[in-house]
Amino acid sequence: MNDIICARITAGGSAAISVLRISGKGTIELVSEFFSPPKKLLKAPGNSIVYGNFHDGSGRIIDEVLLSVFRAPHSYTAEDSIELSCHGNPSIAERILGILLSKARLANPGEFTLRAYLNGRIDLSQAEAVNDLITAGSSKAETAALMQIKGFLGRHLSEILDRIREARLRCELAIDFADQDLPGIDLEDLKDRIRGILRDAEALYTEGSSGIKLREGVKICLAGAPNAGKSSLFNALLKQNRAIVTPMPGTTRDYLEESFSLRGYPIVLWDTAGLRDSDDSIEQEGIARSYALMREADLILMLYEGDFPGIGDELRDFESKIIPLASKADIVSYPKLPEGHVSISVEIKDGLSDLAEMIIRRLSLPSKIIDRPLITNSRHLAALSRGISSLRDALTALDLDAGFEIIAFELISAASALEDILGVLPTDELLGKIFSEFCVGK
Ligand SMILES: Nc1nc2c(ncn2[C@@H]2O[C@H](COP(=O)(O)OP(=O)(O)OP(=O)(O)O)[C@@H](O)[C@H]2O)c(=O)[nH]1
Ligand SMILES: [Mg+2]
Repeated sequence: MNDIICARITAGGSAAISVLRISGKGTIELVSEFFSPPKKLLKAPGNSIVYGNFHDGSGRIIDEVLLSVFRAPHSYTAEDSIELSCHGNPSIAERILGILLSKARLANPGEFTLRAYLNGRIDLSQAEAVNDLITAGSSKAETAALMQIKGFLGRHLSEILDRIREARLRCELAIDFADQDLPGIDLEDLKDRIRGILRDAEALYTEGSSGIKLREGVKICLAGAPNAGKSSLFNALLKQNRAIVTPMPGTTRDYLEESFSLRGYPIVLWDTAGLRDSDDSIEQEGIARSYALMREADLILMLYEGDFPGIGDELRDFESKIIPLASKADIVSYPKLPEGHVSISVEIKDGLSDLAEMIIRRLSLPSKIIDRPLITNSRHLAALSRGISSLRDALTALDLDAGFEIIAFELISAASALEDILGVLPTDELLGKIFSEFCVGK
């Protein structure tokens, strides 16, 4: 924590500019050894920009640079830090970094954000959201991560945590009172409190499941008989001519995977081999993969042309996630579709927005996420689930009159699960795991 770290914070390759970040106590003095005019930098106030030349220490100029100067605690890391912008030729950034590394150390992945956390500027859920934002696959995922960085989730969890701690305090008081023969505490009130906490925690959990989908992408599999129009729909949804389409049944064999954004939601879409009995061993392998993907998918779009063949025994397990699609509606007439079916025509671009509506409805994706804290991280969701089961155990213990020691114990476990999310007392191992997922420079 006491040394000066630096790293490139923009992507490699050529660009208009490259940016390096240097952070830690003594950063401004260190950079001034390689900057002219040095006095201008040494006197620069926080949140200011200084223009000058970066040199190699012996006066040989490497590049013209702009330094954004931040003074503790008003910086990303809450330490003195500088963001150095140089020309975007990768070899210039490398030479500058090389010179800085004679006096500083290369930052580990996520180390700038780790320092922001260790210096108390952000909580752990905010730190993890920084990484989510960098890797977000769609606009809704970005919004959710941004909200977390702003601390929405952290504040909501802290509030739940305070309520758990208060309930625990009541239990501990009850234990003391019993020792001193004082009147006991209001049991109904305690029960109501724990029930209320449990309700809020469960709501956060339920929404969290769709939050995870926001981050990882909803998996949708196109399936159905050969020639039903799967690859045509695949191309239409991606708005690009990705899959081979021919009038010959059995065109697609190996599956295709692409990602796209559907009304702001990240979707992973699979086009698969048509399902039929086949003697061709290559096609058989393709069909086996179609089944494997259907199993993994969150939703299956089952295309059929003409009469609905029904859902056979081999698809029974997947029934709840199937949306039947009547295809080629421009040449096939569908007088009355069964409930829950959608008709589409890729040829005349009809029914595609009904399909989008249906997908969003079937996945119960939140239509708005701006005003609610949302869990989007599976580590957080797992911790919340541990907290919920401790809260349930506390309620059961209360119902069974198990004694305040037991209830207090369950409440302590519930609190510690939420503390894991906020990083109140995280272990080194947990911190190492979280920050190692970051890229160097963040
Ligand atoms: N008129 C019309 N033809 C379509 C439509 N969608 C697909 N087709 C045609 O149907 C044929 C089969 O389309 P594909 O998209 O290759 O069908 P598939 O389900 O991927 O077929 P396999 O890969 O063999 O399983 C092609 O000739 C397409 O042009 C549609 O909406 N309207
Ligand atoms: Mg195909």
